[in-house]
Amino acid sequence: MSIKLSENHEPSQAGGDTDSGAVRDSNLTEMVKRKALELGFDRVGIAPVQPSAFKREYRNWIAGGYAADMEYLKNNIERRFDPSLLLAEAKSIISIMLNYYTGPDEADPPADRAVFARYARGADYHRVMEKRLKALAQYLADHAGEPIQSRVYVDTGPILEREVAQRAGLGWFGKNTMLINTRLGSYFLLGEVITTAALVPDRPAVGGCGTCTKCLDACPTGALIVPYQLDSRRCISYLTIEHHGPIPEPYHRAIGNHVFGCDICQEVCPFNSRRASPTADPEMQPRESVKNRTLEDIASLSEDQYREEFKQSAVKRAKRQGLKRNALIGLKHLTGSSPDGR
Ligand code: B12
Ligand code: SF4
Ligand code: SF4
Repeated sequence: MSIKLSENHEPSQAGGDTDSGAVRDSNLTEMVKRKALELGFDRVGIAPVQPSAFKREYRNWIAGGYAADMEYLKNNIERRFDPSLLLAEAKSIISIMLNYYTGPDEADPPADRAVFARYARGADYHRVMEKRLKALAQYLADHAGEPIQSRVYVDTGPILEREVAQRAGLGWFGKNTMLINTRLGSYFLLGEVITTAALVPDRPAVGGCGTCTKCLDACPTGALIVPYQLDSRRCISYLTIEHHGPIPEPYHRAIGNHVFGCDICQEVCPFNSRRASPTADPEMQPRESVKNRTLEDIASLSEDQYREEFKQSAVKRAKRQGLKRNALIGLKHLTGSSPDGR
């Protein structure tokens, strides 16, 4: 089986190599990459353990209020900037990508259809990826030839996952802030194994949007305030998933029937419309609970139905009250009335 390397299709160094005294093991690197693909990941790359190159941008983003009420993004900033603070003696980060695209949406859905963001239509990716990443870390431990330590992360850890993945060659930063892979688009999730094993790093990915501004033009709330900067306070993804309490009225029309998350700035991106390729991964296929649901269905879910239908689903992040609030906003938009959809 040929190994799908990163965007650059070649490791930056071939064979055993040394840097800061560490012998970088090219055989182990190739074996681990092959294993990652066998475990069901779509791409894998190796990043060196380095501090962030975007500390100033990140601090400005927080200072501008763009993180809204996501307090966890404001804590542990030094750890977020430096992966070596997550694991002493860490020498490499295995960055992996999981494709969640399952094909185009219905062209002309009924007006009362509840829309769930693509990444949350299958099984909860945190569980799916963590299980596979742990298997990868175990494989590494079994084949390293010396005692090593590893930590696995998906989404929730204090790690700048897009930047690590860019360094590992998996994609580049789009104006919509998504990490984009020139061949696959941006419908993928990221995860990492930080390890003391000395693997051969890939070259950082290069690429860019050129003169395109489709995502900035399409965002219905103006959340992409300038290229590469998103104001979470205006983002439908933030408002429908992370925000607690009533959603400010000026965003209701734009939220419409988005009951969980938003993919608009990805749907319009030419790298997705031309290149996204549907995954056959059974765990990522849409579940019945998100297919062909009406806003009314979602607004009227009982606690028991909600628990049953969204068991082991990323949709649980919004909680039942959040989903219901979002569906009521959609219904208000549709029918012109709904007292609770504030
Ligand atoms: C907080 C968060 C959010 C927030 C804020 C999003 C944002 N753009 O910052 C909200 C709730 C809005 C959100 C929404 C979504 N999210 Co989110 N989110 C995160 C989380 C937990 C942290 C991101 C973060 O630190 N943001 C702060 C900004 C400053 O950092 P950044 O986006 O990583 O940007 C880096 C670069 O852009 C660079 N940079 C900064 N300024 C500049 C300027 C220039 C010119 C350049 C070139 C670079 C650059 O520095 C930054 C730090 O390294 C990550 C997981 C993680 N731990 O990283 C997932 C993550 C980014 N989310 C993800 C997903 C899938 C989504 C949604 C698609 C979900 C949905 N469908 O509703 C949307 C997409 C919205 C969008 N356009 O980004 C994926 C993205 C995968 C990918 N292909 O990029 C991640 C990586 C989770 C994962 N494990 O896969 N998310
Ligand atoms: S996810 Fe939706 S609301 Fe957020 S920036 Fe993208 S298009 Fe705008
Ligand atoms: S829509 Fe255009 S500007 Fe936006 S991320 Fe895609 S290529 Fe870049």
